[in-house]
Amino acid sequence: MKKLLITGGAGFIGSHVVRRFVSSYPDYRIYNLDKLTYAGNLENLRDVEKQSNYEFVKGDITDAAFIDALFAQHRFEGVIHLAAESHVDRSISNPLEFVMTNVVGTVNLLNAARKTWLNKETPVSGARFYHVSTDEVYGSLGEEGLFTEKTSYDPHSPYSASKASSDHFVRAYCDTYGLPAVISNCSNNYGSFHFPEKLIPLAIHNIKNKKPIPVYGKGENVRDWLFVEDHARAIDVIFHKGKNGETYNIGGNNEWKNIDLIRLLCEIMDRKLNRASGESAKLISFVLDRAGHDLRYAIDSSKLQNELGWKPSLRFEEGLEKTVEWYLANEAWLNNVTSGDYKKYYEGQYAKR
Ligand code: NAD
Ligand code: TDX
Repeated sequence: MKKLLITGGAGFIGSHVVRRFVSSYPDYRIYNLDKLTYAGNLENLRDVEKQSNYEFVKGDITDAAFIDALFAQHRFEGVIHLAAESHVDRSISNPLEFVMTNVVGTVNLLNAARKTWLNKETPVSGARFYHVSTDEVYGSLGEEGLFTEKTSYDPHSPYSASKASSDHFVRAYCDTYGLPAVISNCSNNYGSFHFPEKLIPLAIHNIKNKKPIPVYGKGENVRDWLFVEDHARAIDVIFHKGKNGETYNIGGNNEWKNIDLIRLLCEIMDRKLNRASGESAKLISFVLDRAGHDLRYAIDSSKLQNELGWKPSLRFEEGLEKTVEWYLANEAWLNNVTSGDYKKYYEGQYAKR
């Protein structure tokens, strides 16, 4: 069996990637390495946890000795690296945690892969290190244009600076040591198991509970939204068919101003909750803008579409409706992840804005 390490598999996107690989590739043994931070939740993987080709490993990618020992024990033939601190607002309050996990953690994994795969005595052939990154490394667009794989990096938040740095390290290991690696940069994801600190699940949670929906600034910032299962499928395609040393942009070709997205979500929620039309929109509350808030992200994914044959599968309206239905049907999950500290942090924070 081919041994594949997926990091951050208990998080939002990682859980979809784990699910896809465990069920599509019975000849792979999938090791899901996750620290289980506030964002990691084994409930996200209840449906795959008993599969015989799946194993969970609790651990921290910032612990180099632990990572080295894990690689020495299993001699993984592939890594799909998703573990990260992923929330921009948290990076503004605590940048160092982002440096540790996103930069140091990534370099620890690169070192372990290099030692295991490229040593002269017992090299591992055909291995690949897949680094999952974000479109935020490219910075902010004006009204026009799209990010391509050749767009210069211009990160603005501590989060995007840490992801940009980790991307540079992956390329440096490719160029300096010949480490077989590939990178993808994806736009904003949405779908099931999304932690309700991010815009869409936070808004669903607040609308459901008749709490204010915090819209930063005037709500004019634009994001390019992609259904998370389409991202997981792109990762599968790139992992198997992408070329080492290459970068692939992944995006939904689906730009929405935050305020328009929130209004659409309010309409869907009114219908699903049998509320009068316009009732949820009354919860929209414009709050202080995010510091350094990037105006617009939009991805050109034509390289991935033309070279590897991937394209997004769902219309946004359809994907958003499916997502709302999932959150309404999975109240226990939502209640579980929003218990304890969540209440103090989010409800306290927005009260102050
Ligand atoms: P998430 O925050 O939902 O999940 C991150 C996971 O990593 C969690 O399970 C957490 O426990 C784990 N983790 C954090 N620190 C760790 C550590 N030190 N050691 C081991 N595990 C640790 O994140 P996500 O939204 O699923 O994003 C996954 C990856 O995709 C990230 O690298 C992110 O930068 C990238 N990405 C996300 C989006 C998006 O829209 N969410 C878009 C593009 C790229
Ligand atoms: O309460 C909110 N109100 C609001 O107006 C929140 C949480 C966000 N926003 C705005 C900020 C952004 O313009 O909505 C937009 C989306 O915000 P987030 O959900 O925080 O996502 P974003 O900052 O765009 O980053 C996301 O996409 C790229 C992920 O969190 C990253 O991990 C990914 O790399």
